[in-house]
Formats: sequence, C-alpha cells, structure tokens
Amino acid sequence: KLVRNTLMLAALPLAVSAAFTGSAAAQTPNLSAEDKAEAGKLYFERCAGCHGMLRKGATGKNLEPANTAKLGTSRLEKILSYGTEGGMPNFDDILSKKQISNLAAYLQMPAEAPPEYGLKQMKADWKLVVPVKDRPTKKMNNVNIENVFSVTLRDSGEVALIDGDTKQIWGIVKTGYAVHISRVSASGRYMHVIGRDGRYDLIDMWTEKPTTVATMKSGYEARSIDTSKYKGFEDKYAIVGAYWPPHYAVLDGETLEPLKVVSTRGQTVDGEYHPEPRVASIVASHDKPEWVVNVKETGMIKLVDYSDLANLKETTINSAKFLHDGGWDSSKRYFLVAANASNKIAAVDTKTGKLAALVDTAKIPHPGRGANINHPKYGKVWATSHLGADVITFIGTDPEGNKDYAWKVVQEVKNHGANSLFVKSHPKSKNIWADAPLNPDPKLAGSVTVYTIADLANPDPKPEVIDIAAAANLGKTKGLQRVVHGEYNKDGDEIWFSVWTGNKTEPSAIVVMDDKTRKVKTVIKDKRLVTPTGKFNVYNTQHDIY
Ligand code: DHE
Repeated sequence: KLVRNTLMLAALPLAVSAAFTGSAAAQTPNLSAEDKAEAGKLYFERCAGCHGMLRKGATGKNLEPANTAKLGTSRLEKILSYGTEGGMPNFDDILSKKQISNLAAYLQMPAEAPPEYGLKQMKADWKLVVPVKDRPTKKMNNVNIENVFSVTLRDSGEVALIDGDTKQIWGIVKTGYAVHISRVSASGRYMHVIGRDGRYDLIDMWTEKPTTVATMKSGYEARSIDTSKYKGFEDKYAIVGAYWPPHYAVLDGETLEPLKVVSTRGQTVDGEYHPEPRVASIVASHDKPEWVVNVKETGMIKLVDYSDLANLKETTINSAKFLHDGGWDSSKRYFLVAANASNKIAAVDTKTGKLAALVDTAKIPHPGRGANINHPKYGKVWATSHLGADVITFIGTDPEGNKDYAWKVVQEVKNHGANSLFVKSHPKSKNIWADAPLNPDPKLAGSVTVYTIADLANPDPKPEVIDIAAAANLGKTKGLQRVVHGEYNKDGDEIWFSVWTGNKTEPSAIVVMDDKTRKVKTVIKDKRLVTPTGKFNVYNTQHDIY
C-alpha cells in the first residue's frame, strides 16, 4: 500500500533503480525496491522541504552522497533520531528504527530528479467543482467568518475551519497533504489553502458549510500562495509558488484556472546556475498590482506585476541566499524576509522596487510573518525569533521617523529556547509571544515566552515562560507535544497555540490564551483535530495584521 501511495502521491520517480554504478557503489547501502520507495516517500514528506528534492541543501545541509557517505550510516541514524542543535529536529518519536535506518541508507544513494510539470498538465488536472454562477450570491450561514480560523490538520490532509467566537469546528475540509499555509482573498470570502504536495484548494465561506469550489495541482511540492489584493483586482487572481518544479503559477482567483507558469531556475546572487531555486514566501501588495515572490536558492526577490499577464513584468532584486518566510512592516511598504541559512533579514522597499537593507542577525532567523510592535525605546520595529539561537530579535523599520534605528538590530532578548519558528503580536496587544517547537527538550518545545512590550525598555527585560503543553493536559504521549504558531483572534484579545503531537494516532489540542491575563481561556480538544499546526484567522490574514 505504501508503494502505491508513494507513486500516487506525486508520481515521483522514487521507485526503483535497484543499484547504481560508480566507485562508491560498493560501500553504498542497498535497499529493496519497496524499502527504497518508502524511504523516498518519507524523504519527500519530512526532509525535502529543508534539504531540497535534489538534496543540494538550503535551510538544511547538502545531503548529496559525497557528503552523506562521509557521515556513514550510524552517524546519519543518530542525527535522524535525535536531531542537532543547528535546528534539525529529532524523528525518534514518530519514525521506527527501521524507517530511520532505511532513510540513512537512502540518503547515501544519488538523488533522482522528479519529472517536470507544465501548464498543459496543470490545466488537465484542474477541477472546477462549483462554477461561479452556481455559487451563492450572499452569505448563507450565520457564522462570523471574519473570526474563523483555518487550522492545518497536517497529517490527515485536511483543514478545520473553527468558529473563533464559539470555538466550535464549523467544518473539516479535505485538502492536499500537510497544508502549509492558508491565505484569504481580498474580499474575505474565499480561503485559499496549499498542500505540501502541491494541491491547491479554494474554499467558499459563504455556503452553509465551508465548501471546496475549485482545486488544482501546482506541482509536486509547494508551500506558498496569495491572492491579488490591489484595488480593482480583488479576488481576480491567485498565485502559487512551487518547490518542485521550481516555478510560480498565476491562476484565476475565483476558479483556480491556471493562466501562466513562470520558471524560477537561473543564477544565484553569486552568479552560479542552480537547478532547483524554490519559491518560498509570497505576499500581495495592497498598494500596487504586485506580488513579492521570494526565491530561496537564488536569493532573488521578484516583484511580479500582475496588471498585464501577457506582458508580465518582473523586477528582480538581489538579496541573500536561502530566502524563506517573512512579513510586512506595519506600514506595508517594506517586506522583511529571512535569508535563513545566511543569518540575514532582507528588507525590500516595494515603493521604490529596491532592496532597503540586508540585516545581519543571530543564527537562522525564522519569523513566520514576524511581529510588528511599537517599541518603547526604538519606535516601530519588526521582530523575528530563530531556529538556531535562543533569542528574539527586533529590527527598526521606520527610516522616516526613526532613521538611526532603521534596518538595525536594535535589541535582542532571550527566548526560552532555540529551535523557535514563530513570533506573534497584534496592534491591540501589549504582549509579544514566541514558541520553540522544534526544541528536542520536551519542556522547552511545549512552552512559550511572552514579554510585556513596555518592559522592553529595561536593559534586561524578564519574560514569562508558560508551559502550554501542560495546560492542554493531554497526558503522556510518545510524540513530543510541540507548541507551535501563535495566532490572534480578530479582536486581538486571544492568542491560539497548537499543541502538535506530531503523530496522527495520538491526541493534539489547541490552547486559547487570554492575551491580557495570560491564563488559559479554552482548550479545544476533538478527535477530528489531527496534528494541528498553522492557524490563520480570516480577518488578520486578509488584512495582513501581525
Ligand atoms: Fe513552514 C510558512 C516552508 C516546515 C509550519 N513555511 C512557511 C513558508 C515557507 C515554508 C516557504 C512561507 C509561506 C508564505 O508566507 O508564503 N516550512 C517550510 C519548509 O520548507 C520547511 C522548513 C520544511 C518542510 O518540509 O516543509 C517547513 N513549516 C514547517 C513545519 O514543520 C511546520 C512547523 C508544520 C507544518 O505544518 O508543516 C511549518 N510554515 C508553517 C506555518 C507557516 C509556514 C504555520 C505560516 C506562518 C504564518 O504565520 O504565515
């Protein structure tokens, strides 16, 4: 069944060249066709995101045989089992010893390139489930959709739409595997979700229950999407970035009909050709008909003008390699993106179409969309936490009002651990929160740090560290209870955290914290909440509030 699923999953050529030639062949571990296919599937699901389909490395290290053979099977098994301090997570809680050992063998074999996937295939795979003319012309439910949360149910291939007012599950929608992000159309009616396997679903929230109205496949692996948000183009287009093949596609915003595909292959900022420059974060400008498309391996930031698709204009801005995730500053003029394996944040000025700055930071910044706060000493700043360091970094973002601090790291404060992924605040909140879900220490992975923004004026501000996993009271589980991704409700007085057990057979939960008192307000537990990770509040996502 696993072999069949693998082949169906993405039609990747993971099966089956039993052996390969060359001098290293004698020392290379061998795997049966079935084990190799299973290890390939695991690599795709758990490793390719950081290390690349071709294993050339990005957020994670290069894993081509020249490097992995030097490490050898037993060292690879240890790294896969227990993780490293550099941000590699442990897998001993979710993979068996045999799976880890097969993966260690697989990594010493040459990487195989998956097939290409172009516009013709994309159009053939596109499905318009409910044509626009058959959709309701007004909202047919009583749900306050501005306060709905789209929650990724990672390992069941679904999203849960949770009513933020009642905390009840409004609907569970089948999607691609491990939806990475949800984004909301300019009108606030449609939820767009992208699966890691490239499947893209459009969910209508005007129907009685959330309904998938269109679905398409953007490639074999993808992470990012957004919609057209500029005046006059609301809900007109959508964009999806793929990891494999490395390209982005522009789609019709209401039907997902594929309209155009643009490759991102090319030269890196160093001038070297790269065969796999993956599309990382994408964001839509509110002030121009433009998307900011961040290309990971080349370090190029593309401003894509969607006003004339037949004569598409791209402005290509050199920044630094391994662009990953990022968010707007509070004015929504500057987009700040982590060049994570370069330990830098790039700030692009979307008004002038130029790089505003490259800011050196502590190791492997990982902001999610970051957090904008009004700092008591430094004014408007944007924050990131880090995979590779136990700090939260604040960067000045106001070159007009606070020139001396703009694009400088103005402060670093302690996070309770490294291996953090997300930091979050809200314009109405007095707090800033950070997680550390990939920390191998269960106590740290299950906790969050929270600072009172006013305290940041002190030379040595003291945070509160809250054990969210304990509050969820899930009992003992084999999988680590990783507390991940804070997301505010529309009013900015609650922050929701996922307690992600990382294992679909074990219980998970969502803990809703009262932002003011920092006490637990509700714990959402439900058998249907399988491995919840990212959460996207409709209003905050629609308006890019963070
Ligand atoms: Fe993510 C955002 C890529 C692992 C949860 N993740 C992003 C973005 C990218 C990305 C490019 C930015 C999208 C945008 O804004 O347009 N993530 C990757 C990877 O390549 C990586 C490192 C490995 C992988 O195989 O996918 C990876 N990410 C993870 C996880 O393991 C997480 C914790 C759980 C999961 O569901 O897979 C995870 N990533 C998220 C979330 C966001 C995200 C929740 C959105 C943050 C936001 O607030 O916008």
